[in-house]
Amino acid sequence: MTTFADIGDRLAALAVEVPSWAYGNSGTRFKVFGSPGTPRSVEEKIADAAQVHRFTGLAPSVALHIPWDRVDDFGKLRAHAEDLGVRLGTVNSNTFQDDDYKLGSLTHADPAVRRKAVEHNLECLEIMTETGSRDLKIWLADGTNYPGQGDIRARQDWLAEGLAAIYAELGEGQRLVLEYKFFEPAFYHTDVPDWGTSYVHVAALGDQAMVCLDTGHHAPGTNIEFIVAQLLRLGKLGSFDFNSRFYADDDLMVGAADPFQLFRILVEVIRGGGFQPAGPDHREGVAFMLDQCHNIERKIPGQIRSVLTVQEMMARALLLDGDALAAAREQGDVLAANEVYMDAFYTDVRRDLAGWREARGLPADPMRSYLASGYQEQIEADRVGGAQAGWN
Ligand code: PSV
Ligand code: MN
Repeated sequence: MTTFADIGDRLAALAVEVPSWAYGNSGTRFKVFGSPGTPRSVEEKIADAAQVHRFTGLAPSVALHIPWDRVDDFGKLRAHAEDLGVRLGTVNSNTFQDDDYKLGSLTHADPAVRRKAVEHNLECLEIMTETGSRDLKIWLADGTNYPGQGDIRARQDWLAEGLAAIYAELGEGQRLVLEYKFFEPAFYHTDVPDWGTSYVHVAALGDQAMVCLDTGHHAPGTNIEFIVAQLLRLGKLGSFDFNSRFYADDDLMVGAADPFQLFRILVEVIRGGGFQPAGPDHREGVAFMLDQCHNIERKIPGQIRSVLTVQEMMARALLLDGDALAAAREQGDVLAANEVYMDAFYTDVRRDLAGWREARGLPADPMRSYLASGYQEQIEADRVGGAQAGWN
């Protein structure tokens, strides 16, 4: 029987990276709503992200998206983050918002456009050296809308060439993670639609290339925990973009749609050795990141809720009684095995977590503490004038 006291130290290793873009305005193709207090600069986004860490102790790093978060001096930005008690994390390249990329980026038929997309990723690598980041995350909007529109086979070859050119410039300790997504914005074919395609490319590149699994990027009904198990088995699960979805790539708060799925995923992460302390230089283990948009809810509380949900489900997953599960499996006792599994999922860890946080000098209830802190009122009063950060 595993108790909460047994898992406390392991739980302390959990770190969830938050995305800078979660603090800016976002929306759907129908409307982007502004909200009071929204950051006008990357510095303000990082200040907001630092609040999530301050109240939860769970979010020590912030992912950047380039060019959204481009600044003149990344060394200065790094110092700004560190002054606020956080680090700069994964750098996301963006080859989906320039007119040249309308028909593709790394997979475009025109070599000049492909080169431009490679150059952009190389710029991201330079930024990573300044920010001290480990991971370059590549997600491509590349694909086609109509059968016959593009040479699907040639595009795979161009993709492999482009990725190899980027990979060749990785510094020591840096990694390239390739994110897949089954559709959107392309509706007929996508150039990196699934984990298998991402795996094929990163396996060809070498040890410093891994797959990024965004939980919102699968067809409905996909068994995501199986993909997690397989990628860990292959040593190629680099990172997660956590979020949840009811329909497509909804980017809702992680665990909102299906907390049981999050639990099942984390069980396989633990089982496959993917949950390890990051180590002093933050170069070990699978990266847990959020990739979410808070279109209608307040953004900082939305992020606080999200990291706490990951923590709660991680605690439940750590409580899974491995010995009892192994015994039931050995006896072929289907119902007993399932009962052990469900027992862990149904364990309410909220009170234990509150005490555990207090013992570590954190607020027992991070959400209430944040709401009572006055930060939200302060940014709403201070951040007037200027252009709010958003998706552009
Ligand atoms: C694409 O849908 C994606 O998941 C990629 O990670 C992008 O970088 C991100 O969303 C932008 O929100
Ligand atoms: Mn993503």
